[in-house]
Amino acid sequence: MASKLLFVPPPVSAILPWFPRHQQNALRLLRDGIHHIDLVLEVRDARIPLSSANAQFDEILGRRDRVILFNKTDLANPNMNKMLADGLAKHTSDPFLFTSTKPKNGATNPSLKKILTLLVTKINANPQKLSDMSIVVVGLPNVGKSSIINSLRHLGVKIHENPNIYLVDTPGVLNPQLKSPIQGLRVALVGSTKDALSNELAIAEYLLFRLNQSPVCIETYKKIFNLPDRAENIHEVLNAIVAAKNPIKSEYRFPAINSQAEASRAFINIFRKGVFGPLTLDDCSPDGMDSWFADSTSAVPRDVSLEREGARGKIIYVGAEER
Ligand SMILES: Nc1nc2c(ncn2[C@@H]2O[C@H](COP(=O)(O)OP(=O)(O)OP(=O)(O)O)[C@@H](O)[C@H]2O)c(=O)[nH]1
Ligand SMILES: [Mg+2]
Repeated sequence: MASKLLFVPPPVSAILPWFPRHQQNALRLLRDGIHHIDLVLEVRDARIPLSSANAQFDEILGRRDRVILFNKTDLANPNMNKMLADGLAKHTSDPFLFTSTKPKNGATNPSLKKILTLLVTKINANPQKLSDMSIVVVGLPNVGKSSIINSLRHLGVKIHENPNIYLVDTPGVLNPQLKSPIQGLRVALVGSTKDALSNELAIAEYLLFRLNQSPVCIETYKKIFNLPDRAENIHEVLNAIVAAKNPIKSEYRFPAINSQAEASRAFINIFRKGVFGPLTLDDCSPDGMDSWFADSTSAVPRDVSLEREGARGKIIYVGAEER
């Protein structure tokens, strides 16, 4: 009988690097320009639709009209998207859309049309009948803000005439207040932090834990890494990547892999390309959504005093839960 899994994460400070100056500059720009903004497009990563929220935006943007875009839906689990939509309808009043700048079937991108239609509807519904609308696009790093803007912009910053719609890009801002180390691991796994400064081994270990919960994912990685069985330990995967003399390299175009550190990064990058299949990391089940929103005021400030070096998560095979 398959053993069950428990993942014990390292402390938050061991997972995420922290850039106070960069963060403060980005937030100051947003604060200074807020009076010129009519609408906020908040982009989140559909694989971490809850963990990629950032309370700092709520604080700065106040009651500004907001639309949430769950981007990279091509990489997320469609069943989780459905549960997420139900949960959001229950817990929030913000309008939201599921988007992807890389739709599977190429040519036309239905997401962009949906965004534009929603924006025009919103501007037309405004009682002040604005002829111009300025929209700021905010979100965590790497969620796809610039890609969405670039896809929408045909000519410069003005994406629509009559009404005129202007889009303003912003640098990604990390959330300093995480509910748990697991949230930090999820944010890092989708690439919102600088990998070289993150604890890649802990992130890889968490990825393996998540893949091991899905029989389909297990079969996929066994095939890719030429493993006879489910890996019970991250080093089995990393050793397989290093020992494979890079069949992975040619297939997925990675540089030569000679160390476990490089193998951790390759493993994480394979996940980011969606090779293991669509995977949503946040729990969007009705219970998961209820507990996320019940807990939304209890985010813990990150403890920057803890040592980062050497700390890592570990998988214990006893019960199917994360803590
Ligand atoms: N699979 C997939 N990849 C996407 C999607 N949108 C963007 N990307 C990729 O995600 C990466 C980051 O995209 P950006 O548009 O630069 O993200 P950003 O939010 O502007 O990043 P920062 O400005 O650094 O905060 C790029 O490699 C994009 O090609 C999407 O819908 N699906
Ligand atoms: Mg950008």
